[in-house]
Amino acid sequence: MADFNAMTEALVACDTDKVISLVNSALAENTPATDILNKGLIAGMDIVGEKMESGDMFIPEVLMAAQAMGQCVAILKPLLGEGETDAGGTVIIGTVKGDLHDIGKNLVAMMMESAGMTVHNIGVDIAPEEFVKQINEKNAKIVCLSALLTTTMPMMKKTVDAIVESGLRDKVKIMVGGAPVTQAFSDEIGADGFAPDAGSASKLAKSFVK
Ligand code: B1M
Repeated sequence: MADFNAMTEALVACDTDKVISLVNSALAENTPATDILNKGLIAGMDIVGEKMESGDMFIPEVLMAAQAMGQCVAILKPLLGEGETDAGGTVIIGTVKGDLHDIGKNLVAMMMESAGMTVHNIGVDIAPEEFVKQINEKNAKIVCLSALLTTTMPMMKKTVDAIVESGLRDKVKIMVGGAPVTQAFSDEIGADGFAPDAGSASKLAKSFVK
C-alpha cells in the first residue's frame, strides 16, 4: 500500500530522490495519481508552508521542496488528465504581478490541457497589461489568474480592471484561484468564477466554453 506519510515526510525533508522513489513505487502499485498528489505531495507542501511561517524552514529549503514537488508533478502529469479531448477554448494562465508561486498554477494548466483545452501558461509575475496583450494575441476565451499571497490579491483586481479598460471584458471569462482567494473575493473584483483547486478549475473552464 502506498505510504503517503513517508512521501509527505520526504518532501518536507527535501529528499528529492526518496520522494520520487516513493511516488514511483505508489504508481507501480496502481495508486491513483490524484491520491499521490493530494494525500502525499500537497499535504507535504502544506507542512512546508507551516514550517516556513514558524521559521523552522527557510527560503532555500522551501525552494528545494518546491523543486522536488515539481519533479513529482512531472511524473504524474500524464496520469492526471481526464482523458477528454477537444474541450475547445483557448486559455491564458499566469500568476499575477509581484507573485512568484507557480506550482498550483502549473497544475491548473496541466489539468486544463489534459481536458483538451489549448493553454498558454505565461508564467509568474505577470503585469495586467501583459495579460491584456496575451488575451488579444491568443484570442483567448478564458483567462486564469493565480495568486498565493494576500499582498498580491489586489493585483487580481488591477488585472480585471485592465481587461475592462482594454475593451476585452465581454470577450473573455476571467477565473481566479490560489490559496488565499475565495468566491467572495472573486465576486468582489468582478471575476466570472473562482476555483479552489486544479480539478474544479478545469471543470469550470469547460463549462464556460460549452
Ligand atoms: Co511562499 N508563501 N512565499 N514560497 N509558499 C506561501 C503562499 C505562504 C502561505 C507560506 C506561509 O507563510 N505559510 C505565505 C503567504 C502568506 C500570505 O500571503 N497569507 C508565503 C510567503 C509569505 C512567501 C514569501 C513572501 C516569503 C518571503 O520571501 N519572506 C515569498 C514571496 C515571493 C513572491 O512570490 N514574491 C515566498 C516565496 C516562496 C518560494 C519561492 C520559496 C516558493 C515558491 C516556489 C514556486 O512556486 N516555484 C514558496 C512556496 C513553495 C510556498 C508554499 C510553501 C507552497 C505553495 C505551493 O506550491 N503549494 C506556500 C504555503 C502553502 O500554500 N501551504 C507558501 C502547493 C500547490 C499545489 O497549491 O499553490 O495553493 P496552491 O495551488 C492550488 C490551489 O490554490 C489552486 O489549484 C492548485 C492545485 O490544486 N490554484 C488555482 C492555484 N492557482 C490557481 C489559479 C486558478 C484556479 C485555481 O485560476 C483559475
